[in-house]
Amino acid sequence: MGVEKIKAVKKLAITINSFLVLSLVMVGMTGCNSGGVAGANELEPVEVTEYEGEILSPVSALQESSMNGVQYIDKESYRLKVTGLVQNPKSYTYDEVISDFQQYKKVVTLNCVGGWSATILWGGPLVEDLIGEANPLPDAKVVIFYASDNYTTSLPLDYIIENSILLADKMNEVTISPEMGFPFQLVAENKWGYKWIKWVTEIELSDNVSYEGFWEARGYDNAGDLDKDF
Ligand SMILES: Nc1nc2c(c(=O)[nH]1)N[C@H]1C(S)=C(S)[C@@H](COP(=O)(O)O)O[C@H]1N2
Ligand SMILES: [Mo]
Repeated sequence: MGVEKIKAVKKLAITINSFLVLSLVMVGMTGCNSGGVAGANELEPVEVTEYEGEILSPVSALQESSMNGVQYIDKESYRLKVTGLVQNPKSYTYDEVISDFQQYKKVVTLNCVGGWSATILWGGPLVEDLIGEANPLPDAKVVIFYASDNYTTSLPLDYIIENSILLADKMNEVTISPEMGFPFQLVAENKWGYKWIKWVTEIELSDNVSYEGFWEARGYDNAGDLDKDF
């Protein structure tokens, strides 16, 4: 399989979905948020199907096949930790990750080694920014990601920075569901799906360049580059 043609569209995020704003304004203007169908003023999030001329896959195109089943993470008690070779270890709440960091968007295709793929509009902060607050030490070369199902994977720190890698909280403009990795899935563009860790709980800075994650320890290539056949 050749390189998937990935057009990464990196944009400053529109922090509030414009559809939502418009709808709220309309509800406010007409005063129709009472007396209608019960719950009608609770707006259902709507998946976008196209972004800047690119046709997106529906989120349902992603085939959930995780090693230990779906993880249901409690938003309130959840913490995202930044640990290892850093000056100031960090522990962010879900809301801090969403509100205290610039959100970015890009269209990237996830390719599973099993043969399916899905092109999704991902939204979230840069991993680089999350790590930056912790001040990585000069020896940090590798970023090891841990998830609540004991899945792990790793990527070079240079790759994370050079490719503006996102930790997505949204897919097609909708908050990621538990099945798809709530609260966060790594958007490891140009890498095979096994690098796209879901349900991320910890980001560790390390000097262990030969660290092997869950699938990597079971024979999958540690670089995981899409342009190399699996
Ligand atoms: N925590 C966790 N993340 C994971 C996995 C897993 O088993 N556990 N599977 C990986 C694999 S092999 C693929 S192809 C993608 C698939 O993402 P999806 O389940 O959202 O389709 O998730 C990756 N991230
Ligand atoms: Mo996969």
